[in-house]
Amino acid sequence: MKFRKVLFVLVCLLTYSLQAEDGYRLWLRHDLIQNKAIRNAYALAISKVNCQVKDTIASTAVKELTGGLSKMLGKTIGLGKVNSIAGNINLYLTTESVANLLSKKGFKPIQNEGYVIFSDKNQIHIVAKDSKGLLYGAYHFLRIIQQEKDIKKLNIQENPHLQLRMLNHWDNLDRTVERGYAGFSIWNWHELPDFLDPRYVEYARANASIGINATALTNVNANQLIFRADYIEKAAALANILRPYGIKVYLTARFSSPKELGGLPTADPNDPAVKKWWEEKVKEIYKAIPDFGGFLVKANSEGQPGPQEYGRTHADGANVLADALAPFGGNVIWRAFVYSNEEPVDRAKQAYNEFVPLDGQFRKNVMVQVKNGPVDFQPREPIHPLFGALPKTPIMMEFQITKEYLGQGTHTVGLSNLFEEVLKTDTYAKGKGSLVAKVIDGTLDGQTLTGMAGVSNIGTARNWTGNLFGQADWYAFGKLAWNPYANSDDIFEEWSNLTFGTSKKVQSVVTNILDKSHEYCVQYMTPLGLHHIMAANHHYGPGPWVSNMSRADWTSVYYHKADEKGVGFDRTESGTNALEQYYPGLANQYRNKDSIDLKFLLWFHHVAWDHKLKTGKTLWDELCYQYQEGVDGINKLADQWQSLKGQIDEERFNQVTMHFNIQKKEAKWWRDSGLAYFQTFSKMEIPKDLPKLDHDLNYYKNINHPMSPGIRPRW
Ligand code: GCW
Repeated sequence: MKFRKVLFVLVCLLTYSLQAEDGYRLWLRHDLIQNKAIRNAYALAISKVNCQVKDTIASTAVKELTGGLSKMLGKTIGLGKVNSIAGNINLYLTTESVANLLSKKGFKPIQNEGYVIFSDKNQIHIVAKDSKGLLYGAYHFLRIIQQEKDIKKLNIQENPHLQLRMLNHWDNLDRTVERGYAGFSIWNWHELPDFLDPRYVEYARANASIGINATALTNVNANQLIFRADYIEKAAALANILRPYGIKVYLTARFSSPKELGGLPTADPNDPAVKKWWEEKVKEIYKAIPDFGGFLVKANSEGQPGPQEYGRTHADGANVLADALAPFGGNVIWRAFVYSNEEPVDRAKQAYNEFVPLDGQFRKNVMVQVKNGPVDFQPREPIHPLFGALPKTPIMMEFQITKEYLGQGTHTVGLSNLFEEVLKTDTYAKGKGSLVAKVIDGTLDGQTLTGMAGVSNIGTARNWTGNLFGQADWYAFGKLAWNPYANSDDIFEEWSNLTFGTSKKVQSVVTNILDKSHEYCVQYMTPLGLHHIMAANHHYGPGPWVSNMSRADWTSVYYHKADEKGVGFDRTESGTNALEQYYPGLANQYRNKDSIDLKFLLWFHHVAWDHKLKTGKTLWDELCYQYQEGVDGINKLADQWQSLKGQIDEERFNQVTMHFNIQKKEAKWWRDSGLAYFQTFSKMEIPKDLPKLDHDLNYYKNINHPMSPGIRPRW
């Protein structure tokens, strides 16, 4: 017996040392606990998993628990059959008597997909209302063990605040990924449904472990082919793999599919034949995927087809799909990222103008998905004015986890603070305290359909996200979709522990990088509220000079409006008055250029170069210092990372080091080209205590990266 135990530990150790540290295992490492005292204490306290629910999702919970615990404790954790045996982990669903017991212990009622974990009489209990709750509870318990926390007095309750916690893949059927910087799409459509890449299961595990319960497999710039019978079969094969992990599949619907695939003369949503086509298509999909989630739609936006081509509204368009899905319980997620060709006004205002008149016109199973800011996932934006402005419509948040505008694959930039800043902004829609988080969790307007989507940063890269720290953004997204009131600091700490182990030194550097990098990135890319000044098309690197595009609102000059007098977009009453789309409590914070938070200054105001800011500096000097702070900040973080040499495995240490090396160069590139460009307007000197520019403007203008990844394909 003893020999077998030693052998087991040896095998575990061997597997551990042979495991390539390439980041593939994400935060689900489940390595043998190295601290013997802790491991032995756990091994004494935990011996069997006893699950009273027998369905596929509960079986996943059991498999994950027994598998993860066996690896971490160095002993086989098998199945127990009987309740109330010391050392058991008991998984069961709540009943009336259980609910009474839990309420006596001070727990609130368990909601759908929520769970309670408590320890009692040498046993651990994971209780839920449904098997998804058991699965999430199981992953939570594994996290506790992985972080070597105390399990004697467990007293944990978690209920998800949002129902739909979803990834949006901008993945094309040819495996390219729009705005993807981590290789190709993990979905191998060509070989599906017969070849099932083991990665699909790992994908499902990773997402389920952080509470993600839905995924839109295909790009919002959609291809109608996905609705052809053979592709539906391929999607069904993926759905079969994701189902045991509680993940529902959504597909993106190209609005013109009835024409392109169905051969109809029109895709007019009011046309009976079009309605019928959608009804039949939906039936066909549900036959293959009985728990299909529904459609995600980008319509009348950036050249995508939509109902407006037929003189119909977004509501008409969404409703025809919603009616087809309703009998099966499916939803339509209709994106509000629209801006029309014809409209000459400020692009930041257009979605609001189009959607506010439609409030109340959408079917009950339609959600409107709104990007966090009114322009487009910029390094920093004020919140989208639609939050709080559609009280009769369920509003879903759309964040971008992939870093189209934040250094793409090469910059290490933690996104959680950006997400948190948005979620905790007060819309003032119903007076003070009307946080964006309250809009999307439904509590502000009594909505019951709630959700958050994140544009995925996942690809075929061995470590999934290309940049290792991109894993932290995926993780943070899941955590905030579960609880939009969560604090980034807690998320950083947990991710760091799970990813790099529990050393305090490592934790302090990793969490500091995640905490500070976003602000530094904003400073070296788009300080003081500048936005949309990146290179054209691929959006890689700076391009404040971009002025010649097919649409004015795709250029940089449209957004920064630099001239001899100053820089910035006047969105106040004297300008486009985008300000009026915000509730007064928020608008008042932005209205005055002398009191506005400097981070939004040039978003809302055109400010003279020599205007004295509240910092005591002129705008020009402040801009110069901000740019430099960003560059210096990233250098500092890169140095801190170097201090971890020898404290984490070499492979991952080197991966991150190499990306920091690129980022250091590029932060300077952003700063120097921005200053070289804006100086042609300000005609002012860069303060003497700051580094000079290495090159003239022409040099920067001539840098180009035509082969940058992630560009939208044009079939
Ligand atoms: O940010 C822009 C991107 C497009 C994207 C679009 C959108 C999918 O540059 O690549 O298209 O947003 O969100 O629809």
